[in-house]
Amino acid sequence: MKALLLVDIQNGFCPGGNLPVPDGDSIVPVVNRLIDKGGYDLIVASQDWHPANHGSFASQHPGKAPFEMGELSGQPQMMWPDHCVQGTQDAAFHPLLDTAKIVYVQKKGENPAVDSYSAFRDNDHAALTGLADYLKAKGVTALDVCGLATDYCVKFSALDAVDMLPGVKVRFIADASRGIDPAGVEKAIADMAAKGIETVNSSAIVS
Ligand code: VGL
Ligand code: ZN
Repeated sequence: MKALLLVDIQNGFCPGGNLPVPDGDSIVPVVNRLIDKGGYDLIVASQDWHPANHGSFASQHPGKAPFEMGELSGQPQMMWPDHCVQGTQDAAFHPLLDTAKIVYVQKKGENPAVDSYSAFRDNDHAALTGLADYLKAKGVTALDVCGLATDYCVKFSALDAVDMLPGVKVRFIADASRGIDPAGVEKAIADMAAKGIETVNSSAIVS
């Protein structure tokens, strides 16, 4: 059972959004081709879905500016611009993303006291989202991961997939993903490789 996980392909992470990833929207045609011709048995997606007062937002920390480090519930936390607020256009999937075959959407980041980069659990690992149980129940044996942003939500989702789905072969699809910071992308690929996650391009999946 081969599954594809589409991480946070939302307006907020595309040019014109509140936390734009450079070139983020350019993955959409690549992702649509994977959805259509990648031979997947199951396609799932995650959606960053924050309350307006989420503690990862710099706006909630007087004196802090976006992209500075701060603290959230006693842990170091990147201060983000307000993004992907529940029910807003910023939180909606990119309008050209082919959502018809997405059978399960995992919302995340709803607890204002903790951030959730991974689609599987909060950053403090206290609360699970339910995605791992869903994929296990479906009998998934291979999981390809792509989306936005490579150095945050894609990376942590892929790493958690290895930890939380024992025996599942996890791959990262590079050309169907974009990152916020080039150095962060390099590190993400190295961190994923260290966990046995192979990096591939979509040309190896769709011909
Ligand atoms: C993300 C930062 C904050 C992501 C989400 O989807 O990579 N990054 N929230
Ligand atoms: Zn977020």
